[in-house]
Amino acid sequence: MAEHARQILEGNWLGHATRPSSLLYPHQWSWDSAFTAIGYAHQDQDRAETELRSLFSGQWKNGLLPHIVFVDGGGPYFPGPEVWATEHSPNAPRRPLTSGIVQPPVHATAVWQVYRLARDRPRARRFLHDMLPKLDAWHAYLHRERTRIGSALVEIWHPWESGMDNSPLWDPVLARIQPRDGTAPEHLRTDLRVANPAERPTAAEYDRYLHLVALFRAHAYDDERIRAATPFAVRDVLFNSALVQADHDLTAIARELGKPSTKYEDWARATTQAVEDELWQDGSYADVDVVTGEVLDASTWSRFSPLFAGIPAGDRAEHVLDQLTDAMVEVEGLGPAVPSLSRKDPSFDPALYWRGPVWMNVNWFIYHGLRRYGRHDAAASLRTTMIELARKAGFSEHYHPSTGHGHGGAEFSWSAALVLDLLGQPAGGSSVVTPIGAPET
Ligand code: 2M8
Repeated sequence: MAEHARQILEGNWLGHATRPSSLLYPHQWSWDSAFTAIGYAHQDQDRAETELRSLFSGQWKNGLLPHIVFVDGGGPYFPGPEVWATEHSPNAPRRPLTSGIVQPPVHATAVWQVYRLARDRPRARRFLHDMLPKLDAWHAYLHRERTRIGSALVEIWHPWESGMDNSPLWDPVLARIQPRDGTAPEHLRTDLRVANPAERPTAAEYDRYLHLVALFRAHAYDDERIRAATPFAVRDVLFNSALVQADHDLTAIARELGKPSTKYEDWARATTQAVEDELWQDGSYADVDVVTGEVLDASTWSRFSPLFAGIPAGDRAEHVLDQLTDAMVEVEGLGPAVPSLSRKDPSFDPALYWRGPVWMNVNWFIYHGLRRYGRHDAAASLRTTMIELARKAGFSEHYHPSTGHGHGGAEFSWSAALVLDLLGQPAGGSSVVTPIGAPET
């Protein structure tokens, strides 16, 4: 399995970075690269470090880490650099070209994992030393530009920033947007040519995605202006949970290097408290629409993501773990898994992208969350299902939650990389390594 996973990553290697999938996503994506590095960390320190270093070569002067770093000759993708037109921003690099939005901040977690598993210790220390200021600037950007007075929670301004593009969480927010400026004519959409259109977001969604890009471009990617103008502003459970964990990992990185860590500890504490106070709604974690104050309560897997960051405690943690058990599905002949959306949700569709399929990264977050809360048997079952799913259906982008058939992009990098991470974790019930999420003590 490890050999096969490694071949998938090798096939997607571009010489300095790993594309998510050859035809569908032929450039470098932000959280994909972090997942890829987490997998490489078990096998190839050089690749893992190179992956993260090249991603950060696209970092902006204000700290923003873009969700796509375009690769010269990478292949057709819509929207490409000409649509993003990031030269409108004084902060964007001239080379490499990038998008102008972000993705969930799992990078400090990846850097820490690469460091912890590295064999060449002096080299790993140089890597950690080089990455600290970049991670510091990235987290500072999020805590500074993506918050508003009155809340420590960071905001996302585009569905693509969540990583869960067409999740039903965004339906009520997108419904308020009347696309005028930018739209996405079907003939420009490369995804419809290389993937099954029935498994991709709709034309109405893409028009709204592009409308938001046009708005950011028109505001020259100035965060203050966008904050005031964007009709899409959401305090998202997954994004904030990933950030809490990444702030814990940044704390560990700074301490390891003998550098001040208080700022990172304070960030982690403030965001944790805000998740508990503002995103716990009627017995469940839920996103909040900043513009209307409305609670976005579609029953997505991301309700459980605070477990990854060790956020809930006591009765609340027990309650979330019970909800998680209820949300599991049985993949035929393989075992339990967590679908991206509950089967009971009216928007559930087993093959439609972020509206029902099983994803490897979703189950990886849950696996590490379960380990963290001492649920070793449940974690071990999930691990087995994911490994067997990849054995049976290959390293697909996502999988049908009942049949286990692969859907979306084929030979998908993060599916391969996260299986490498799962293979590197203990199969049995007891934890012999620190869960990836746990702060080091
Ligand atoms: C998907 O998103 C991109 C836009 O960023 C797309 O549909 O073109 C999402 O699944 C996202 O989470 C992922 O990072 C990206 C590349 O795998 O594809």
